[in-house]
Amino acid sequence: MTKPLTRRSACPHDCPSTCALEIDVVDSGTIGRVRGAKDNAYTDGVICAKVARYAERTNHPDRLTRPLVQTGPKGSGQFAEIGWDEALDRVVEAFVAAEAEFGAQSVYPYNYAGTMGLVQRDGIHRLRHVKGYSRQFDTICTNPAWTGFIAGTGRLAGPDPREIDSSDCVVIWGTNAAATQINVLTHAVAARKSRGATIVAVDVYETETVKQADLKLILRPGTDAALACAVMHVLFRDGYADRAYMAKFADCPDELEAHVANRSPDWAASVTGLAVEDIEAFAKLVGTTNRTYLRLGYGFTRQRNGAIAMHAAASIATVAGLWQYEGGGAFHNNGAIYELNMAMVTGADAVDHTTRRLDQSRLGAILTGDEDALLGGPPVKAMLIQNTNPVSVCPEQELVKRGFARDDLFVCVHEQFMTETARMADILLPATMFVEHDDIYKGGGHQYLLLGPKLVEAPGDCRSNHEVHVELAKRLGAEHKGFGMSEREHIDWMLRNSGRGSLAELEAAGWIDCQPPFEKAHYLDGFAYPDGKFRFKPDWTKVKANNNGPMGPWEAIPALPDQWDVIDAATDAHPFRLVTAPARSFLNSTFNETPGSLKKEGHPTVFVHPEDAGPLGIGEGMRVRLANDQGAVVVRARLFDGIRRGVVVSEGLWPNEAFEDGQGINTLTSAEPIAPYGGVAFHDTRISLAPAQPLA
Ligand SMILES: Nc1nc2c(c(=O)[nH]1)N[C@H]1C(S)=C(S)[C@@H](COP(=O)(O)OP(=O)(O)OC[C@H]3O[C@@H](n4cnc5c(=O)[nH]c(N)nc54)[C@H](O)[C@@H]3O)O[C@H]1N2
Ligand SMILES: Nc1nc2c(c(=O)[nH]1)N[C@H]1C(S)=C(S)[C@@H](COP(=O)(O)OP(=O)(O)OC[C@H]3O[C@@H](n4cnc5c(=O)[nH]c(N)nc54)[C@H](O)[C@@H]3O)O[C@H]1N2
Ligand code: SF4
Ligand SMILES: [Mo]
Repeated sequence: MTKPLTRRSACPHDCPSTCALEIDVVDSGTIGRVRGAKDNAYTDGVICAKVARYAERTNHPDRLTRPLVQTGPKGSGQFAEIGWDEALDRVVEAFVAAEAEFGAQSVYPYNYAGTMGLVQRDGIHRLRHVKGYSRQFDTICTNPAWTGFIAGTGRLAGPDPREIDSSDCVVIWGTNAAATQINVLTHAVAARKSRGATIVAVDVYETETVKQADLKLILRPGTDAALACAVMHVLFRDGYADRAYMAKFADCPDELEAHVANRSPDWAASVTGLAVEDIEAFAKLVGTTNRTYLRLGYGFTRQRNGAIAMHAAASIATVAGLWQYEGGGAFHNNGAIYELNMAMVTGADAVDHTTRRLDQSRLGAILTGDEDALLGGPPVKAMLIQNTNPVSVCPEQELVKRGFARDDLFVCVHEQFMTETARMADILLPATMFVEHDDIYKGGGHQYLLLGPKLVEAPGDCRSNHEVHVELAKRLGAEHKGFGMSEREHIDWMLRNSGRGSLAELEAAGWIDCQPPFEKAHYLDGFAYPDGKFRFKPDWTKVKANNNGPMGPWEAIPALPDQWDVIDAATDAHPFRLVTAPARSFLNSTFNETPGSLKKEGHPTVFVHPEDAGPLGIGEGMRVRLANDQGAVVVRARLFDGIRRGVVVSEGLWPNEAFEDGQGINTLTSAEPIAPYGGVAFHDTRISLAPAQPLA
């Protein structure tokens, strides 16, 4: 057998690591092993297990390979094959009919980040804008986290993530990096090995990340701001606060000092459930370690007070002056560094800013005709869905299902698998996977732009997202230069118009390091506010984040970092707090179809503390019912003492059919927007817990 050719690529999935890959190409239609690129300084040869066995996914027997039309009632799963032309004609017919009767905004192209490739992910906006279809307000993932970080720094960027290698203390806060972005842990462990760095993990249960930490802080969900305030209290109290730095780089250090004077470790212990000694030890560690790198994740921002918690945690770096040191500072995401010109891909020149922007996370309310969710506009009558599986991943799953069951709603889903959303489609189109199309990717958790070229032919009749946009545009009479360009031409245009070279240069190099100079990344030339100062006291109505204007109870946001009691606190009727954390072997609902991942994960479970389980008569492996006012879900109990009493954790977005009654975990989560700019409090749900009665 000849040795397979090894080609460079990039992981397309919705993960901050955006790994640089090396892929063995076995033949024109088959990939073999997938490895992390050793010569990429962030990936450093390490990738997660689920992508290492990607051939399982590309060669999966259940892949969609032909266009399908639903022939039975919606959701019946009865489909018949049809040709591409007929399928596209039917989509166009439905879109034109909706537009004629209810206006263009009754068509709602709905997408997210199943691929993070900028051409395949964002090209749908060009079709949307040129046709005047409803716009989308992206809230489901990043909004609270980005808002909270930007509130302080003014900019979504921070110290080079590779500097973790030269840190003396790495704080992995509210992210289960071992599962969700392995490279953070790789670099932290490298720093521990080479220079004795201390690893701190802040989470709500003993995750694989927490297990590897030297200091394990397991607090009550939604109380991170209390911990942050107590740390700042100690920094001021014990002389660790860098007053000279703050005089130059912070808006109101004196006010903050007075404010946290009574946010003592004792107080924080009563809020968070942590031991006073642990809070003191953590604060002292930060106060005495200049090279402390706060690696702030998404998890702790999926609480109703999440944006405020993120801002409070980032504020620690300013009080201690950590930003000044190599291997020091706070980092969440590097989104702001790339400054890519996305205009050709997204059709930015065609945007009409008066067109409504529907909140992605409120899809259930939108599809069931809630006037507020529809922003006063027409009902949604037709949809094109790409790169997302809302029937599984959206909150208020019952409402979402009811919406998709509407007979007067036309849905076209473009997918790789028969997801629960695909099952609801009127027309279902087969999509290529990343090794079967060209695209460009940018790292959120690092600083590279990477190319992911087409390496093999797709099976059957699969087409890329871009090809679908082009074909629909042709039939709908949507005109834009971008529809006449290939994927490669788009990549080249984007790079050339962003001062980032050309496709040929990227192709030769594989990736481009976009890291800004040290001074800028560490904000030593000032934070991104006109006066150059970090905001301890931000104007939450003016944070430069993705927004539809302030929402949620934003007027009650505390002026300075503080514990904000707006979470879904436990009650007598619903005494447990549910966290719906990611599973290591799935990526959202992706990979919940691959044999390797399913084998590792088993079946849907919930972690329960043995002392909570005992009095309820719940034993290991028993069927239990989690319930709240929105509905109920049945899973198996796993007794686990690495969790606080009163908290339960269910990992993973399983196929809904893996649950009894088909009720997935998002049956329980709320779509109530997080202040100030929306987002979903996925880890902030009070529930009742009881043994499930046997099915009749
Ligand atoms: N294996 C795997 N990898 C993934 C994903 C996946 O589903 N599986 N999802 C991808 C996506 S889309 C994203 S956005 C990222 C997200 O990755 P992360 O930044 O890791 O965020 P989350 O996955 O929401 O949650 C991470 C952790 O937050 C903890 N947490 C929940 N509430 C709190 C709290 O109040 N305080 C604290 N301190 N911790 C809390 C949870 O217990 C969990 O361990 O990961 C990506 N990578
Ligand atoms: N309970 C709970 N719910 C959550 C979360 C949680 O922590 N807890 N996390 C939330 C977060 S952070 C996020 S980001 C969302 C993510 O939710 P989604 O964006 O829906 O992510 P996935 O479930 O991975 O689904 C992506 C889909 O895109 C498809 N896909 C991949 N590549 C392509 C392509 O090139 N073309 C087309 N047409 N399709 C493609 C995949 O097959 C897959 O079905 O889920 C959210 N939901
Ligand atoms: S760690 Fe994330 S970016 Fe890297 S291969 Fe796995 S899913 Fe892809
Ligand atoms: Mo996400």
